[in-house]
Amino acid sequence: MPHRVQTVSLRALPALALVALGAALATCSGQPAATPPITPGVPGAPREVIIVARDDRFNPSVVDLVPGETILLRVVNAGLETHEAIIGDEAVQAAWEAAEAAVAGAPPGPTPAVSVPPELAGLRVVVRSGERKDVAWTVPDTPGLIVGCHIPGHYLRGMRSPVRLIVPGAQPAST
Ligand SMILES: [Cu+2]
Repeated sequence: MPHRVQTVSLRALPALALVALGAALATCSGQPAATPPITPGVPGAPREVIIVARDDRFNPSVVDLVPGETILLRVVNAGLETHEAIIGDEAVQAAWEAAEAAVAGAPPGPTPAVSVPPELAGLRVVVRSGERKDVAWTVPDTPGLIVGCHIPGHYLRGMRSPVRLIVPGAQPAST
């Protein structure tokens, strides 16, 4: 499915995003922080969700999303390698893991063109070191969503964060 992706240099990060980034990094160790009250995003006013990719993990370690809400997903690559955020269930993750493993070591560059069947594509955002990509996306009501990176080796090294589908104002609906 098409998504409009905007690439931003980290130098262009607005101060507000840097504050949010700092908050995200501050919670990177230990248990995920309790879910603060979330106002679900709508198409005209998407909720900002920041995912920071490093070598090799994501912050936050659990991503809280509301089914049906529209988010403005900002994927920041604060690592040295190219990373990606693929959001989908286990079947989606497995499809990308297999597709990218098949081209591991293809010269040059870490992100050769790979694809998977549309029904297994999920959402894929590839971000080079030092960049940020912004994507507006509507969260599906799909259990078992995961944010994963399938640049060869990264997923097995722990580059995955489960999505916790939550209901605004209630306890997490699933973990
Ligand atoms: Cu990665």
